[in-house]
Amino acid sequence: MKFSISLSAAIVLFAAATSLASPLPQQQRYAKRATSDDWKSKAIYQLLTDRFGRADDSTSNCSNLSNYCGGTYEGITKHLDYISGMGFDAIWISPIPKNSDGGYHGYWATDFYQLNSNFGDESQLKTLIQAAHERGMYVMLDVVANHAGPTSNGYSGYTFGDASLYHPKCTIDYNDQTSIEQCWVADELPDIDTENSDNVAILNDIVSGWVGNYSFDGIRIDTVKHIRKDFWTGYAEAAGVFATGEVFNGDPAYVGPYQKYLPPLINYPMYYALNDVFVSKSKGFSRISEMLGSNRNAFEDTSVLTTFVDNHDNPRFLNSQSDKALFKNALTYVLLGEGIPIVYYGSEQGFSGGADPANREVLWTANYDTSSDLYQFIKTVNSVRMKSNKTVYMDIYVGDNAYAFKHGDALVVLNNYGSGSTNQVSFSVSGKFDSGASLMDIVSNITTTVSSDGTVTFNLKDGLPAIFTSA
Ligand SMILES: [Ca+2]
Repeated sequence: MKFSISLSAAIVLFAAATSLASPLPQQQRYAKRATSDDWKSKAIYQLLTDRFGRADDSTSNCSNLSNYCGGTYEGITKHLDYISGMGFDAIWISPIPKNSDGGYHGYWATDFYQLNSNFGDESQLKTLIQAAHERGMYVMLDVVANHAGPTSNGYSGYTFGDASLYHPKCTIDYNDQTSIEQCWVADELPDIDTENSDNVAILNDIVSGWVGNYSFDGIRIDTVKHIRKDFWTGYAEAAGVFATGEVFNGDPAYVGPYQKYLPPLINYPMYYALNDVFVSKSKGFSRISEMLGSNRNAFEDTSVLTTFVDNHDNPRFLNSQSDKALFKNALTYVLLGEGIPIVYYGSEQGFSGGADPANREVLWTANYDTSSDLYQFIKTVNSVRMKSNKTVYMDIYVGDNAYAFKHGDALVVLNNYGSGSTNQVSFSVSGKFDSGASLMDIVSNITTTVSSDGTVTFNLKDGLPAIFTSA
C-alpha cells in the first residue's frame, strides 16, 4: 500500500511539472488530435533519432552501431526539408525517455518522466515538432509500455522502481500467449506488471503526458503482443491520437484480433507477402492478392493498417535482394497500395544493412544527397500520392510476374521480373479506365491507349514499375 500511495503522488507531481514547465499556446493545447482518418492521407518516414542527423553536421562514420552515434532532435530539424522534399508529410522518431546505458534506439527506458539527454533537451524536441508542424508534417512518437531497460543491479532511478512492479523473470514460450505477455522479451527486458492497476494508470499517464506536452500527432507502439489485448484500449484512449501498434507476426489470424483494441496496426502479414514476391521471388503476385483477402477477413478495417517493406528490426530489402528495380516495385506497393505507407530512412540512399544493428546505419555519411536515384524515384511516386484522389482499388490484374491496381486516377503496374529485361504485359482495365484513354507512365515516360475492348498493352522497361497517369 505504501508503494501505491507514492506512485499516485508521482502521477500528480508529473502532471503538475509538465503543466507548469511547459504552458502551451491556447490553440495548441486545444488543437484537434490527429485521428486515423487524418493519417490516411499521410506518408510516413521512419527514422532513428540517433542515426538520422547530427547537430554539428559532421559526416564522420559511427565506429560502433551498438551504441550512440550522435544523432539529435536538432539534427532532424536541420534536415526536415530533405524528408519533405521526397514527399513525406509525417515522421516517426525514436522513443524519448531516459534509457539504460547503450539504449541508442530508445527502447530501454529507465525513468519514463525524463528525456534521453543524448538526443537533446525538451526545448530542442519542441522546436523539432514545431518546425515539422510548420511544414504540415505530423510527428509520430515511438512508445514502449511493455518493458523497461535492462538492469544488472536493481531498479534505482527507474519509474517502476521495485522488482515487485515487474512480472517475475521467465523465458518466453512463443507457443503460449500468457508466456508471451508475462515473460521477459529477449530474457533481459524487465516486463512491467500490466496486471497491476497502479502500473496501468502510470503507463497511461505517461503516454498522455508525452502527447499533450509535446503535441505529438500519433504514436507507434512497440511490442504490442507482449501485453494482454484489453490493456490497449485504455492506453490508446490516454494517448488520444492515431496509434499504430506493432504485433510482430505474419499471420492475419493472429494480428487481426488486436484491431478491436487498437485499430491502426502495422501490417506485418503483408510485409512477409511482399518479401515472398519481391525479395525471394518465391511466389507470384497471387500471394499479395491472397494476403489482401486474408487481411480483409481478419481485420475490421484494412485501410488504417500501416504498410512497410523495411524497418529497424529486419535486414534491409537491399541486403537480401540487391536488384534496385525489385526494391522500386516494393516501394511503389508501399507508397501507393492500400494502407498508410511507412518508408525506413536510408532506403532513399540504397542502404543495405543486414540484421540489427547493421540495418541502423548513420544517414549523414550519404550527405543527404537529394539527387540519388532512389530519392528521386520516391519523390516521383509520392507526387502521385499527394494528388487529391486517394481512392485505391487493388487487384485490377494479378499475374505471376505482374500486378496492377488503381490509386486515385493512376494505373499502377508492378512486376518482379527484375532489372535487365523488358516484358510486354496486357490486361483489362475495363470499368476503371475508359476505352480510348491515353495514359503516360511517369517512371519510364512511355504512353499507351486503352483499347476499344478495355485492355492496355505495353512494355515494362528494365523491370521497373509503371505508373500511368492521364497523358
Ligand atoms: Ca509483458
